[in-house]
Amino acid sequence: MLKIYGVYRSRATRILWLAEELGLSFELVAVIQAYRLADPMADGAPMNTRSPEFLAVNPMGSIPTIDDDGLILNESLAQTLYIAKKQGGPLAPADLSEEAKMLQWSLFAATSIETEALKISMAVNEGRLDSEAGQAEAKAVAHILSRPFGVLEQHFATHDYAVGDRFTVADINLGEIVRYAQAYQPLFDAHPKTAAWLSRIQSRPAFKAMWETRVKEG
Ligand SMILES: N[C@@H](CCC(=O)N[C@@H](CS)C(=O)NCC(=O)O)C(=O)O
Repeated sequence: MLKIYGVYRSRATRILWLAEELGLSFELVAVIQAYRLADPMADGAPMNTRSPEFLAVNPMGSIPTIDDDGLILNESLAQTLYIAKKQGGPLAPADLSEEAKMLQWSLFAATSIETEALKISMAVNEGRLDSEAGQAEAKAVAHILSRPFGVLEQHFATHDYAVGDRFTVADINLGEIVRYAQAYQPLFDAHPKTAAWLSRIQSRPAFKAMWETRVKEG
């Protein structure tokens, strides 16, 4: 059975959402981010991203990792693309050109959006987005993101989804990265088609089910 190492409050949401969409069974092996523990190396500390046991599986010490019958993958976007293709069906690429576009959107999100968008997510987690400094930081991030968001806006002006005019794994990969910036509303007010796409994909029952479990996890 597919093993997913991680917790819901992490990039594992990409795989967990996909698994919900596909109705896949999996075993979730709880591995928490070391930075969330006071002493990750203490006796009795839960398995975390610095635990030798986990480093033996993923030497980078990051979550999520998957183990699919012995195939270990340590990069979340490679994991979703692999699982979607393995399972087939509408979420997977129908041909080589769709696969190339799915790869392109995923890499675009990871390289042109994720680092900046995460700054907004961190500001929320640290409770400072609404402060004057937090708003100034978010405004600067939004300025940098206006270029890739401009690309998204142009695409979603004429398409409901990232690839093939249907919901696919590319929407999960892109959507879960764009979500990191979601708390800064002015960015989405300036890009209404992108906002509409995000809300379209987040209204899917599988996203809601994944999110409900994530909220319960705390
Ligand atoms: N590029 C990797 C990044 C993984 C990553 O940075 N994961 C975070 C959690 S979302 C993590 O494990 N942080 C804890 C740590 O680095 O110790 C991926 O997409 O899988």
